Amino acid sequence: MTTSADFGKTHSGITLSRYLKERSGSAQLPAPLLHLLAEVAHACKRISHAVNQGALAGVLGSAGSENVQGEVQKTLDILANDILIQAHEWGGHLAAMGSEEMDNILPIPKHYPQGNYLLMFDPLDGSSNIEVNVSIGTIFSVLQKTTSASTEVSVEDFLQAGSKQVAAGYCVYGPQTTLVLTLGQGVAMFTLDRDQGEFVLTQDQVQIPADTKEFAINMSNMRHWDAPVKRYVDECLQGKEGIRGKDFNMRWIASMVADVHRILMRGGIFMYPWDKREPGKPGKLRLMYEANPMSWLVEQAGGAATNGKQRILDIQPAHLHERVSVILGSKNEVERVTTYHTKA
Ligand code: AHM
Ligand code: MG
Repeated sequence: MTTSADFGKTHSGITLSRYLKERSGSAQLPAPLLHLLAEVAHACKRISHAVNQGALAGVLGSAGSENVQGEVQKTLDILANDILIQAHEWGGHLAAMGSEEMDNILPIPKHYPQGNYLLMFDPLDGSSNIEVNVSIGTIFSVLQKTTSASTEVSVEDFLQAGSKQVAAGYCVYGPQTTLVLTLGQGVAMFTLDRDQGEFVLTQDQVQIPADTKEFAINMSNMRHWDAPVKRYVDECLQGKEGIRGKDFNMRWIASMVADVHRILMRGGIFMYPWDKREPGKPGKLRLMYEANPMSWLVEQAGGAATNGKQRILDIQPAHLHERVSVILGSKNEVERVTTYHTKA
């Protein structure tokens, strides 16, 4: 019989700092980007601590305000946003930041050193899960300002397709706090070791299986979906008796970070498609700080991500808070749903 005494550490012992240092100076990781990512990781540790404290620190509940998208802000949304701003404002690596919780971009104040990266984040994704102690997370995306250093930074600098990202990732605050990162050469996962106060590499070159038997979608919206999504889910629900010839399982955490994390760990498909509730909006999720970083991670792990019609990373954004329909995960399933849209 196996007892707990037989369990031991199986990870590499490589900290995020060492991982970044080993890649420092390469084309993928110039020194300023390394420092920026170290600051993101530091901010995530602080957010993780606040999330962990919950009611003990009085950080649960609504803040009584709304963000630019008309969504109620939670105390932790605002706290996480402030932590990220404080961590980056004076580091000297950024030209500006953009956030789900801020109407406009935040240029680095003139009295702080300026850099040429642009950081976007959803400080606390899955806000509806905060009070109920379900996994939530921080999503981030890094772009480069392409105009000269002397040109004042503007929102136009941010409006670049996701394929232009130079780093992206998320930190999930769940049973473990895990930071997941891509620099465009695969996906690495780092688990927060609270004894050391360090993120430690626990999985490298993550791969999503091309096929899956698990789908994630908010089924309560079924009557509002478009025909291709309805067809895909109907076929999954028919299981062994239907044209798919296999039974499917369903999961919906309502935290994109947690749903995408599951997909990176064991495959699956995640969909938050356009629906008829608000026909004028392309979807619920935000392109620049939710869909783009997640799509890049998923592609880097061998999966695929589309809006039903085109690759998400190819979409040219027109607005900072632009929304998009999202279908991502195991490659063959994403291709199937996309085909239902394009060849219907
Ligand atoms: P948020 O950024 O306000 O938390 O909203 C995004 C979240 C995603 O994490 C999740 O996939 C989705 O909203 C859940 O939406 P719904 O409650 O409609 O199922
Ligand atoms: Mg969000």
